[in-house]
Amino acid sequence: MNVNQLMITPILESYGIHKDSIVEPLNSGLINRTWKVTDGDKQFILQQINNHVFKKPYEVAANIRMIDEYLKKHSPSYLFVSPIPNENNEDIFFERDRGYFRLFPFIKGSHTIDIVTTPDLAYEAAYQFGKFTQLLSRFDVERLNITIPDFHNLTLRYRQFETSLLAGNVDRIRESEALVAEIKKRTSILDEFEMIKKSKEVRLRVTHHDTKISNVLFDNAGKGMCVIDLDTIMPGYFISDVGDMMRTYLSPANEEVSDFSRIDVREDFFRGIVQGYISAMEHELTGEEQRLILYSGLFLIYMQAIRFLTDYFNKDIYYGAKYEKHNLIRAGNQIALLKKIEDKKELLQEIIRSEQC
Ligand code: GN1
Ligand code: MG
Repeated sequence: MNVNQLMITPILESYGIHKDSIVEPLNSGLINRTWKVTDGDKQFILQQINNHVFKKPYEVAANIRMIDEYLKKHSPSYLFVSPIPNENNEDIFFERDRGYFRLFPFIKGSHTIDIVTTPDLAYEAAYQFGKFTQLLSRFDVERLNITIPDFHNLTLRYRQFETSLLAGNVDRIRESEALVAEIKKRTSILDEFEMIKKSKEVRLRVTHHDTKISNVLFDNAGKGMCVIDLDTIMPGYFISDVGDMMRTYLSPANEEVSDFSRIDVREDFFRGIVQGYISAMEHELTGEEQRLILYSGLFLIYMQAIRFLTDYFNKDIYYGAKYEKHNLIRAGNQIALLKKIEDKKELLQEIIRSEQC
């Protein structure tokens, strides 16, 4: 029995799962910890909620339950993966020493991927995230709990960045002058966000807020089946979801890469995202939202650069770091990606136009 299993056995028992089940860690994501559990011919996904990030795990569970009930009623054939209740009929297992856990069914014939290797995969994922928001377009978004306050509030992220410049690690700030300047130079992205918050044409929607490719289940033919990792589902703007797809699908080199010359924006993958999202959202997007499709990418990538750099100044308290300059490199990587999008702006806008008619 390994360390994982020792910690996890009482949790499995609370779900009626055999204690000698096979427990394998699935290591993707910076925030929650995830394991695959195999009990004979039954398979499950067990996840520990990071309650430093998600401070109210029961509110996260309540959101998922509300959405599950709505979708079961209004879109019964839609695949939505919700937690399995434990023997006390609770969505969450909690013990002081162990923390918060929940168990999901493992969807037969599904797999996840970590890298977007074809435009079709970008299309499929974008379609799934769009479909999810579209099916919930009549769900009263105000009912949802805010699982991470101000999560994608760029105004606040920028303020936190400014605070870190005053109170953060002096040496780290000094060596990051060029990157700080790149961020300060682009406050027009923040201004546009202020407009969006005031605009009646940009709707608050049920937004996933973490649309990286590993949060989509695919079948063996490479077709998207459904979206997973539902903890950051909150009221939000569509720019969060489309923007994070652009941030994570367009470049062949991801946010961890330190050789920035490998960062690129692949136009056919861009087309895949736009096509997939627009076709799933059908007539949902307002004219103003359509105008903001390209802005989505600028917004999200800019915000992620700010979050990484702020964390670097704050000594990596949020994201952690595997080496000294890890979050500095991540921030620089995101600025390099942002520049690539800026360079290809006209071309990308043309792709959007061609998909709109
Ligand atoms: C975090 O947990 P993970 O890796 O899916 C973060 C995202 C960032 C991402 C950057 C709750 O996501 O917002 O975009 O890292 N999630 C949270 O890798 O902060
Ligand atoms: Mg996540």
